[in-house]
Amino acid sequence: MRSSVIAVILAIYISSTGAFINPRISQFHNLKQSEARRTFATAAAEADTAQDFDLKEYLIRKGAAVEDALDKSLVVSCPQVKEVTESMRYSLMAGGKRIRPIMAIAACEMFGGSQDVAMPTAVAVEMIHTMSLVHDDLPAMDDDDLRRGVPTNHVVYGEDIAILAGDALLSTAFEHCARETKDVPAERVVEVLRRLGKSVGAVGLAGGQVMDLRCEGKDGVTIDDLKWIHTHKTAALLQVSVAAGAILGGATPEEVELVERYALDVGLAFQVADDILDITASTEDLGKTAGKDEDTDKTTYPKLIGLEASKVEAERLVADAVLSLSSFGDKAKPLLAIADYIIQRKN
Ligand code: GRG
Repeated sequence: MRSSVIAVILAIYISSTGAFINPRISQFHNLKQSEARRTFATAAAEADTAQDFDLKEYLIRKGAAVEDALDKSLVVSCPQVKEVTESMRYSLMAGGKRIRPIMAIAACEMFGGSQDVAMPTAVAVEMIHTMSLVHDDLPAMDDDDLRRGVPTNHVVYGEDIAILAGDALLSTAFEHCARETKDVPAERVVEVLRRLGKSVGAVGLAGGQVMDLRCEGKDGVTIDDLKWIHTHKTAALLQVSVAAGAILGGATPEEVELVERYALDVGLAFQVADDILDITASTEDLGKTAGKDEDTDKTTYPKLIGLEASKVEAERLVADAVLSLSSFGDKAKPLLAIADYIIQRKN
């Protein structure tokens, strides 16, 4: 049953992209740019253009620049690395809202830095995020067949290559950030690299994922447990995205702390919104399997406090996030608009 579902997904994907059959090798990496842009363009279309900041235009413009930089960041340098590079590119270029890299650029520009200075870090956070999705989908973790609207990496390339492609994305993120960041003092780059490392480790993504796995199907998981998981599994990468952007842009330690506080609330709201969407949105809209949390007996905000109270909690978190940036005035508009969008999104 499961293999026939995978076969149907693959067939739909192949026919819609013009790729032809041999799922373990190269055809899948060859996503057209227009395909890859679809997800963040959809995100942009949903963005609220109310008030006096055009978030839709902002997400399209910054998203296109990020997409371009991601595309250039991974090349096949010799025949021996073709397979792993294609597997890395397959997931990296499969779309996605690109919200973390856009937040890194927005934070850098908020403190007077340029998009060019932030871009290598923006690429690095998207590589780390993509690695976490590839590993999260593995049979040993969430065991999922669909991600970003296409079959998951291990379904196409096999579990062995998917693990290694994730590892390579993670290490390339650091290499890319260190090699490509130009025109800022070296100490800032070292601080960015230190923070990136911390965000992925035991008190970051990896630790959050361990706690999440251990709480699955368990009775007595509390709101505090849930917050710990989301703080480390989801908010940590959003926090490092804006903190790194701010540091590169020349923010003071106090200013970095304020943007981190903003991102912690946004990260928690992001995850509450994700829990809500898992119940209310379709697999087609999500680009990943809907209803997975209930199927795997995961503790979520809606399960603990109900759907309506979860929506109120997401709004409260966004209101707190907005407060953290109140001293930055108009320069904070992109990050403020993104905070709002986080809980309005459809995928
Ligand atoms: C291997 C060191 C190491 C760590 C990985 C697997 C893992 C540990 C962590 C899982 C992290 C994870 C998948 C968190 C979920 C975060 C989340 C809400 C993802 C969805 O993000 P979106 O909506 O996705 O921004 P797109 O596709 O739009 O980029």
